[in-house]
Amino acid sequence: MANDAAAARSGLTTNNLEAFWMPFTANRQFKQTPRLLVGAEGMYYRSADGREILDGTAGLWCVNAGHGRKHIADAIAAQVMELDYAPAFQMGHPKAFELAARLVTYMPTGIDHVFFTNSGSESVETGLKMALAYHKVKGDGGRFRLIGRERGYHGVNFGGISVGGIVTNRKHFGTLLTGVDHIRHTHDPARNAFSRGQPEHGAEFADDLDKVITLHDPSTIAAVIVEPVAGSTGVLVPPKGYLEKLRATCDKHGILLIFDEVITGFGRLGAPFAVDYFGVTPDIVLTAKGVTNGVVPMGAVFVKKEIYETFMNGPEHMIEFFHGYTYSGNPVSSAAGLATLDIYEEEGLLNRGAELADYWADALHSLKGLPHVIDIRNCGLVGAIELEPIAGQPTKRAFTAFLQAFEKGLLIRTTGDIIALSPPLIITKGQIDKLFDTLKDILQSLD
Ligand code: PXG
Repeated sequence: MANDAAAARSGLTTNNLEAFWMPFTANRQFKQTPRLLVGAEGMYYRSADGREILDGTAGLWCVNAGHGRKHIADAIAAQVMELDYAPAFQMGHPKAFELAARLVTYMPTGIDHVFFTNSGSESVETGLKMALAYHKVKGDGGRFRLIGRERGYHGVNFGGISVGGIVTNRKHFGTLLTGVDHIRHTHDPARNAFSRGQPEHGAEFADDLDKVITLHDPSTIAAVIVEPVAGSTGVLVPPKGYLEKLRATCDKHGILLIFDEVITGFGRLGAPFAVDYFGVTPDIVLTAKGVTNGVVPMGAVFVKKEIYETFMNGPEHMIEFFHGYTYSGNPVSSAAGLATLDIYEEEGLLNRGAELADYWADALHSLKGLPHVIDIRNCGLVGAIELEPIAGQPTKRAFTAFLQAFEKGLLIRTTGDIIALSPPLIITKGQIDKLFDTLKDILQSLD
């Protein structure tokens, strides 16, 4: 498409777009053919040229209650006028406490404290630092190693990319954090392609953990961090028995287990959290995104009582954990979080995925057999379609599908040659049909 035509369509000239260095974006491609969203309501975005775009990705896995929720907007507006900002250190305001108290009711018994952050990446750094400091405070400071997993995504800060397992996110950034090791990812298409829900094969991937900790000696390991379902690298659903094995190994050796639920939290899998869905309880749960329906930035790190209590020693006037952010639990995000929970509760959204999961899985797996489709995976209201890469041009086939979908009024995400889907939890069956009919058309015509 000619640059001028694209510019006219967006109502902007290319020059206007230059100053913003866009995150995780092909900047030059985007600025030549911009895809601008200017409005959103319910399940739909509105593009700059006035088209309705069905949101197949809940924004970036965060707008779980759908767009334009008045209750959240009203709560934010009222909060700004009542108390816009309050210092986060050595001071408090009621809504942060109210939100924390409400949030912990969603967690299994024993996980009963929350530390607020402003993003998933900050939740990750916070969780990792808590784990290291916990052992130190306990007098077990020899536990300094952190174990992550290949294809893990834990945000973009230094701790997160160190325990993360995405080469492109790591390779340009120096030595990263030391004392980190990784276990293998669980993606095993040779045995598990086209699995519905949890794959049958691969619990033994968890044995990697025993190997790695034996290599370093268990007494040096502070924590293991995994996404219960790896999202960003293409929806890798844990094989049956896998998470249970990780938990057992951590228990055996006094190692903390951290679940990064930035994507899986707040109803994505059809249960409030992956903790509920898989019935495995970690020691620390990292969240963000859905906590405020993506409307304003916020993250929440949940920890077991024992961890919090361990820090609560020493002189009472002393700060117990030297960590926090200017905006930790800020009034506006807290108000947004409370209003978001109201909606989740009133509309039963945190369990709604379970009602739709079979319908979703049927529609998704009906794409099997279309050209280039080499795997399909699902869990709750998440799905992935893996395409065979074009020889010598990895990512191109899926990116073409993404561009065509946008033209046809559907927003999808692609990672490598994988299409990832995670719609708002308010999606109707009719909209699920529409989503997959559009995708089917595209996949049928892809080179
Ligand atoms: N942990 C996990 C598991 C994530 O998925 C983060 C941490 C970092 O969150 P912040 O708020 O710092 O971005 C994430 C973020 C995608 C995609 O489509 C995924 C994320 C962000 C943007 C795009 O794969 N996940």
